[in-house]
Amino acid sequence: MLEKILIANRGEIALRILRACREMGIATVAVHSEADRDLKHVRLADESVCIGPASSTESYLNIPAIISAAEVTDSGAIHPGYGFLSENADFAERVESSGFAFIGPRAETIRLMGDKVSAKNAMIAAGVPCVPGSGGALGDDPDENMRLADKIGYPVIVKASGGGGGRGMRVVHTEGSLLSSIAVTKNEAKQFFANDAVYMEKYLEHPRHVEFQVLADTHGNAVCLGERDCSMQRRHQKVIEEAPALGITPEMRERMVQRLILACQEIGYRGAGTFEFLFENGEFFFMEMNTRLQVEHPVTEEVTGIDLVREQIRIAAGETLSIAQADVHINGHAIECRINAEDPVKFFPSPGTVSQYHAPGGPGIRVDTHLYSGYTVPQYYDSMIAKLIAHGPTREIAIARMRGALGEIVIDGIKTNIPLHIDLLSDAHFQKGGTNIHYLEKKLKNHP
Ligand code: MV4
Repeated sequence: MLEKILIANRGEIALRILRACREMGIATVAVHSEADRDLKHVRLADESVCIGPASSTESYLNIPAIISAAEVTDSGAIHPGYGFLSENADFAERVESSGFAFIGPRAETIRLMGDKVSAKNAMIAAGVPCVPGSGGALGDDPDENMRLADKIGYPVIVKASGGGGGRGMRVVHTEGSLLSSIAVTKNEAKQFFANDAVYMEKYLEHPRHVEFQVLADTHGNAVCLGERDCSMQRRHQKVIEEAPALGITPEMRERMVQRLILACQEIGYRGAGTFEFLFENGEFFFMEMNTRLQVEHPVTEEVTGIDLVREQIRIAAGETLSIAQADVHINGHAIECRINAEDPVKFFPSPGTVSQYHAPGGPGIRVDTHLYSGYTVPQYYDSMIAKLIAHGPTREIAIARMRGALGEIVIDGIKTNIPLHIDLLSDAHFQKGGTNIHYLEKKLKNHP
């Protein structure tokens, strides 16, 4: 087993990783910026190293500084968490060529999935259902592109191959605007992703976002831990996630599970990963694969009882998965509310000092957070400060527990989006379930 892990992240996820290490008897190294000296996990870690100034580019994205910190502390492995360098293939490569284990997929896999055209081609080859589309990057021939869009049928969506997560895409409703939309998306893609390849798909108008969690070890074993519904989002930022997704029958799930296990084996996947799908009219369409641990992983942990971070660490140590697919059972329902330090109406970030923090509790309540009374939320990073997770035997009970916890939690001194969550948990459409990716933005537009 690994003896010492460097945690190349901050906030709640750094603390989550530290706790998994503690449980496994693995020593921890925290790396932090100058603005993050007071982070809870920095205090708890066996060792800590300041890797640079507040700005992420000079600290949490500073590859040489992180590699040096791993060297001076004699770490055996690096856990990248989510965001920052977690899906940077060059970083994964540098980590491994410097002699450390990267707690994530092989650099080659990160690169394959980072390019959305190659990711989609790999999924088509593995028999995973995809949105009908151009079947590769678009060429320069305008007539050919017009014919392609006609064949797919309007509306279509033009996406940058180097994009993802909602960056670099454009919906095209009529043939009159196709060529200019391709040109503009190509230009943006060249600017933002240094890659002007774009592709085209049928635009699905009212889908849900449903994603499947997988784990794969280095011995050819893979398991799929079912799905999460992440449709409740605003501007590509997820607000509430839940597992399982409503309306997915055990038969539909089992088909996807079997396909995705084969896909993992086909691409030689390693570690934790997520296959993102659009779900419309009872059908799944692959969008992207995330080659990291995700923010919303706790809802899967709650319904399966499987510790995803522990499994990631075991896999990186070369061990076999501790579970087989036959051991995976979905138990009850779990919901996660992402709590952000932001204005609940205008959504502007709201950093500052937390004068009082009181955690909620009770049956089925989990809080993943680095908050404590007196902690100052810095202005430099993502505004997510806590994840409130409720688990229960049914969705109704999970909702009731979440409403109780939202009423109980106290975060004073800064603005948070807790009022938005309280409002959403009492929303009749949310309570019914199965709302699509546009629901929250429409609701906010109608009742600001
Ligand atoms: C789509 C789509 C509809 N049709 N592709 C947004 C994030 C990126 N992963 C892909 N996205 C979308 N791709 C087709 N063919 C709608 C979206 C989309 C979306 C997807 C998931 C969650 C929120 C979203 C918000 C707007 C658009």
